[in-house]
Amino acid sequence: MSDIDVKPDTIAKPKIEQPRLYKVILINDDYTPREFVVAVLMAVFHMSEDQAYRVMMTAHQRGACVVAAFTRDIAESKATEGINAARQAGHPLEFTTEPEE
Ligand code: TYC
Repeated sequence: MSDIDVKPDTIAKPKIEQPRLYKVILINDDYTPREFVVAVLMAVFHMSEDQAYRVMMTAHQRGACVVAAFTRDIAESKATEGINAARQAGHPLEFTTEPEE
């Protein structure tokens, strides 16, 4: 038998990489009706009316509000869904996405 030590010094720990998350951000504007913003947040992000109202009011008062964070594809498709619903109704409402730190 060889006396060369073939055992690793350290046992490799499998590293599970978490996918980067992207924030969906609601942007305020002067024209989209408040009730419409609330309805879109409830439909697209499955929020209660209370949650949606609070997020809408935060964007209204501060200019923007983080709605939620998802993997990149989901964040982008939710932002697009919200924008499309607004355009269909003739409103300028905008959502953006950005990576979390
Ligand atoms: N500022 C809009 C109004 O006064 C309401 C609004 C709130 C629009 C949040 C967009 O992201 C928004 N009618």
